[in-house]
Amino acid sequence: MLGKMKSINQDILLINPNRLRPPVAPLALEYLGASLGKRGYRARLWDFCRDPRLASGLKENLRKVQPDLIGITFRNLDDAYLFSGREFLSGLTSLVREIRKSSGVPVVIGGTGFSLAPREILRITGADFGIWGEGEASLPKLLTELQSQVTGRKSQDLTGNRLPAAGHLFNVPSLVWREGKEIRQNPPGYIEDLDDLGLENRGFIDNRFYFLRGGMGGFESKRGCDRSCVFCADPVAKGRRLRLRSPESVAEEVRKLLTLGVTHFHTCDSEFNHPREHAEAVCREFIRRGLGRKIRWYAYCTPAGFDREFARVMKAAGCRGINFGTDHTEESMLRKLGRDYGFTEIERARESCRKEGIVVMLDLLLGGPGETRETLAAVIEKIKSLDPERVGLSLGVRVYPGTKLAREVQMGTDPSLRGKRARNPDLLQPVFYLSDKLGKNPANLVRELVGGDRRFFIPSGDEAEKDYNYDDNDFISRAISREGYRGAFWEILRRKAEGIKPD
Ligand code: B12
Repeated sequence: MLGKMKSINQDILLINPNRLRPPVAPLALEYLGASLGKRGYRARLWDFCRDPRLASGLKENLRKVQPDLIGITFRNLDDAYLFSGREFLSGLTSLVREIRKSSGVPVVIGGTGFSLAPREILRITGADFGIWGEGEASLPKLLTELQSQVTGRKSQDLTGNRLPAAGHLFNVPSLVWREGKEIRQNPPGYIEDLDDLGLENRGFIDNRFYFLRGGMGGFESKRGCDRSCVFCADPVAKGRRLRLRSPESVAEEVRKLLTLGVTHFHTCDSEFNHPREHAEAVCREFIRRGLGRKIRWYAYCTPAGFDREFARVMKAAGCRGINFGTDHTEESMLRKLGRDYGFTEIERARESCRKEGIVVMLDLLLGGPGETRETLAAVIEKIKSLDPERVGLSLGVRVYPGTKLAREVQMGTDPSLRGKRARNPDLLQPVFYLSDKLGKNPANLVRELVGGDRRFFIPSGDEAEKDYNYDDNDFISRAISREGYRGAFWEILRRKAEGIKPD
């Protein structure tokens, strides 16, 4: 493959193929674009969501641009939703195939969807390279290595650094590549100093477009997740090592977005309040800079350790709503799911937010291993008793490759598995765990237990105004682009249902 390559100079094309509505800003490409720019590469963005014509005229457009390397971000492997079962890998494979027809340059894939099963996705798509996990350091390193292979000699790269000797793909952390029939993968490389990346320099992507059509901007305050939830894809795709950004850098990023006209945000951490001290420091920095009065933001949080004092700081920092990844209320189920809190903590988190005026959605993950009619009845009753503003119900747990759940299920024989069980050894096509102890129609059972309570988003997709799947959700998209609603999608659904105007 390298024989066919022209020199890797500096023209890097980054593609965002994610066109789901409401649109979510490709934060990955924002950060990658900045990092390539900082190292002297010319990065060009093709955002198919922002400009669909780039996709429809791909062949022609590629001929005009002639990049030296193409990077594709692959965010969602599927929509994690039992009732739609929509997957996106076939779309990615077609895209790589289309690119191949008109360009011979190396294709690199990265992103959370990719990082769930890098070797398998590289094999299926036929791309040349992949990068597991974060790409800001590895992508430039790959470019450097490729350039040294093409020139076959030590030379100066664009930033003036010495290039290493040719053939050293092993030097690129987290790289996945093919060598003959083999797929090789380097050990992961974690970026220890996130502040060194200049993440606060926003502007490579069209943040304003995403704000007007998608209702919010996103920011990260840290990377990695060290929790032990048996089903979760985050540690698989992002790594277990927590790395924190300085509160100053996070606040500076938000300030920069504010100058671009973005006023509503969503955190892009797995759980914002873990570790708590860091989250608190970020909030205090927002307060110190007066951002709390100018912005509104929403976060994913864990109920673990969430108390009134913390809610007060978050509120003062501009937080308006929290989606608690509650999952369940029953001790036996929480333990099986790998959660480390109990109902008392969920109750305290909920009450703390009520007292401080933060709206909450409690997200539940039902139908997992050990779920029975009794545990189902108990969780729905207890959640109702907490009187949350909204409840997000997921019925059926997506079994993602690399998770503890994936290691424990018996693909061939487990009666609780739904979805594509045959010829799907790597679980790349959607497979869900839905406890067989819930009878023939678990969805009806849930519906009966919820009993028409309008605070619950029920997983069926039947009612647009309660559809809590954000995969091509026209109801929410229209509320944002035509009526001016902003913020977390669940909060937009709530406001619409309660007749509350956009804020
Ligand atoms: C915040 C969030 C949301 C928010 C977004 C708010 C916002 N304004 O951004 C909301 C609630 C809207 C949301 C919705 C959905 N989400 Co979401 N979300 C997240 C979360 C927590 C953060 C995503 C993020 O922006 N991360 C920060 C960026 C910078 O990281 P990154 O994309 O991974 O990019 C880095 C690397 O991957 C790499 N990289 C990425 N691309 C490339 C490309 C190249 C060439 C290279 C070299 C490297 C590279 O470098 C980047 C920089 O370091 C993740 C979980 C997580 N902890 O990541 C889930 C996650 C991405 N979501 C997921 C899903 C499924 C969805 C939905 C489909 C759910 C649904 N059915 O409604 C929708 C899809 C929406 C859409 N339009 O795409 C899954 C995707 C994986 C999967 N299961 O298939 C995740 C991983 C959660 C999970 N554990 O399952 N989400």
